[in-house]
Amino acid sequence: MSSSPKDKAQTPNNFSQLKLKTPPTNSVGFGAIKSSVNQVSKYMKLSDGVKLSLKINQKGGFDCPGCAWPDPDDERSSLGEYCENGIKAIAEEAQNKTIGADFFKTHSVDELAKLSDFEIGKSGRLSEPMFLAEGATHYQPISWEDAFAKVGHHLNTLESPDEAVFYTSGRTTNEAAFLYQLFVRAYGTANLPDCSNMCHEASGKALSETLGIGKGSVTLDDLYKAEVVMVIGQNPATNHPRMLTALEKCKQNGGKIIAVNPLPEAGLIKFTNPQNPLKLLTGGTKIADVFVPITINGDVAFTKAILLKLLEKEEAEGNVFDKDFIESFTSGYEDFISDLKRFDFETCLKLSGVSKAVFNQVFDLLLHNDKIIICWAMGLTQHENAVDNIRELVNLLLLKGSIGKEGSGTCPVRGHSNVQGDRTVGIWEAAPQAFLDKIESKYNFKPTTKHGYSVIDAIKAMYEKKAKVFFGLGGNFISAVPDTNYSAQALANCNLTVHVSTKLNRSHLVTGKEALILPCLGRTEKDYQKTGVQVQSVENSMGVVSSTKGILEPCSNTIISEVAVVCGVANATLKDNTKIDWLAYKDDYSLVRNDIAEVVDGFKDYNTKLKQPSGFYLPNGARVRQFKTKTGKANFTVNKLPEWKLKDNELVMMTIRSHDQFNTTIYGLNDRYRGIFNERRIIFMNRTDMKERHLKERQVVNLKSEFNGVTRKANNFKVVGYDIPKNCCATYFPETNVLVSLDSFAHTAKTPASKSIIITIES
Ligand SMILES: Nc1nc2c(c(=O)[nH]1)N[C@H]1C(S)=C(S)[C@@H](COP(=O)(O)OP(=O)(O)OC[C@H]3O[C@@H](n4cnc5c(=O)[nH]c(N)nc54)[C@H](O)[C@@H]3O)O[C@H]1N2
Ligand SMILES: Nc1nc2c(c(=O)[nH]1)N[C@H]1C(S)=C(S)[C@@H](COP(=O)(O)OP(=O)(O)OC[C@H]3O[C@@H](n4cnc5c(=O)[nH]c(N)nc54)[C@H](O)[C@@H]3O)O[C@H]1N2
Ligand SMILES: [Mo]
Repeated sequence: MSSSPKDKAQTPNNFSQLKLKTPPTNSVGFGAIKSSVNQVSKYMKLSDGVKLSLKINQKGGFDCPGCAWPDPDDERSSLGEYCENGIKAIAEEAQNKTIGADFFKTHSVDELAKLSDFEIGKSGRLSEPMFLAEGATHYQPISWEDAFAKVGHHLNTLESPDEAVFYTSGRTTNEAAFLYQLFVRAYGTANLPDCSNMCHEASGKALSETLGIGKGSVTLDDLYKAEVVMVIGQNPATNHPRMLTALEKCKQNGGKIIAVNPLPEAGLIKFTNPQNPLKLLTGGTKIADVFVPITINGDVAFTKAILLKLLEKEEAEGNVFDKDFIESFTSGYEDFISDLKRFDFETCLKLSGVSKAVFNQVFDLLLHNDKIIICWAMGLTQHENAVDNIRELVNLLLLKGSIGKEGSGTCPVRGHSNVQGDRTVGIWEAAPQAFLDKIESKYNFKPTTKHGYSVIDAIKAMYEKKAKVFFGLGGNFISAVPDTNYSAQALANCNLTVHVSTKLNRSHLVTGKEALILPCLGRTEKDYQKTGVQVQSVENSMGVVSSTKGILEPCSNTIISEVAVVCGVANATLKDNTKIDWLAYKDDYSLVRNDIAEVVDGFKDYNTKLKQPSGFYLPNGARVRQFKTKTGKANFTVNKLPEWKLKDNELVMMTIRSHDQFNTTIYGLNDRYRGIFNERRIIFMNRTDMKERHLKERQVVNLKSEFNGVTRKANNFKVVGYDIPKNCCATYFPETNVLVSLDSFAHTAKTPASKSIIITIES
């Protein structure tokens, strides 16, 4: 009998050989260079590796598929603007090994599901389209034509287009993403959930409401010029390593850094630029001037404490707030202040878990400076009160006039390399009416105005059999989403699941009745089409659009580009019901860009502007103090203190990334910067919490979460005593996604609350 969807969705829970070392405070340096060279030489031809590292993020090269951190506009390092984890992302994509018909003939789906995520990833690059028939145990090869026809047939036999779900992960380029959402809307639905729903959705919500644009307001140059940069809920040494170079530059210019994090993450404390030989010898730069070991989800309370003290000072001395800015550019000041006065400083500080001494250092920096930038990532967005976290920080920036001014502003640091661009060009289940109107006038069809499913809604719809076809453009849905067991059943309930992917992942193994794997080119590879090798484009975290062009030969001649897949599916599904010439786009991507230029704001002369070596900036109202909000001003907001409370034996758990993973892709089993080697099934615990529960280092425990009366369990984790605030603990994602309820999400944004899961520990 074949394994259940639930069983196949889990990473096996056996242990490797855990080794522990004292966590270093310094990041990068020799260790990083050694680690990247090892990674490159292990899985790819060294000559390819060298060629690639010279071309990453260089003008005219390809955009690193690692993260969305921007490239400097002017001089770029001659070694390539690379980082250790960028090299790992590339080595993962540009593997020598490929898998196709023979591999899938030898390995059944059940057998593959028994592998760890690390082992699955090492299988190799997918090299030809594969099909899993109903009841079959093995995938078998299928032609591209038949694969497209199969998707088309399934989509065309649904009762309503709303019974299909079209997911996107954030590596998809602007060209592929635009065509994809156009196809989905032409087909008749807005069911376009994307990884952003699990990532920065809360940032988008909070920023649109307060500043009129769902993106950050700063440029790299602002970061260099800031007087104070607050890095809150973010681990740049692992997830955005090139950001540390920018922070270093800011410090050289006299800027101060405040790091707010439950963990003393290595790079936040100290950083050695691997591209600066002198620094390698002298031991690096201290990064954080103040480190704030906040309790998990203590951020609203901490920010309120700051706001209260600023208000007190302002009322006493009158020179703290930027009153001209508040007067001319903001709305809601009085309501905000009168609400703020209801709160008590001591209570807020206590809730945040921060000491008075540390608070005072932070306060001092914020009081005496007004070129302030706040950078954040998942530590703020993955909580029920995530939107409030961000809105409260915006209140702080508004009081100080730190918006739309050199060296100041908002900096939500994006995850996937083109997640921001995908949203800009229309991957949005709740796209604005103005965008839909432009689609209608350009293409002569009326896109549905009904909002589609976000990730959480899509899972529930599949579970309830209201959605029957799942199509994923990139990503690894089953491993990325919450409540693994429920979500596995949701996918299994589908008639067809389809994944457009570069590499094998668990989502190919937890399937609907039928399943397709459609293998595609990666960023590093040359995209040959009728009109020559195609250029594509992406948008980074700071709203700069630039070109990307692969430089390696494709790993197989039976894989095609994402654009070609989308055009093939659209053509086979819409057939004569479309006036759009889908196949023409595939031959010449500049035609797609001409369309984007007509439909999306800020892309005028797209093809011409893309030729500029460093790309071009999209318009950004907040950057120039034009706030496109309902009030036409920047809005102060009123935010509550989070209401959750732990019972005696409960802990609050955050699910975080190790240094050796890119989301669900596991590069290795080490988390070097936290002193963890050769194991992922661990739980970081405060040593007093361990003592109170009579737990010893390396003791094996089971984790249990309870939400709305449902109990969820994850077994076999080793306890590791760590420098983490009391009542807080941490595990790696995706191993503990099984504990996250689908009903625990950020209010209004629906980002799963995977950084504040309430658990108990069973020994
Ligand atoms: N190498 C690598 N790079 C990546 C990724 C990857 O997996 N690997 N993923 C990419 C993606 S999609 C994303 S979204 C980003 C993610 O980048 P990050 O957001 O940096 O990633 P996480 O590991 O989720 O780390 C969250 C950080 O927030 C802290 N934190 C957790 N809860 C709280 C809280 O309540 N308050 C505060 N103040 N801090 C908290 C954690 O201790 C941790 O340092 O990185 C992108 N870049
Ligand atoms: N508990 C918990 N859950 C989380 C998070 C968390 O912090 N905690 N973080 C959330 C966040 S921030 C995010 S962004 C999501 C990530 O969710 P996803 O984006 O769905 O997951 P990834 O692991 O990034 O997807 C990896 C897969 O993408 C495919 N791939 C890689 N490159 C390409 C490409 O160029 N084209 C195509 N078509 N496919 C490609 C490969 O097959 C690879 O296996 O996870 C979320 N889930
Ligand atoms: Mo993300």
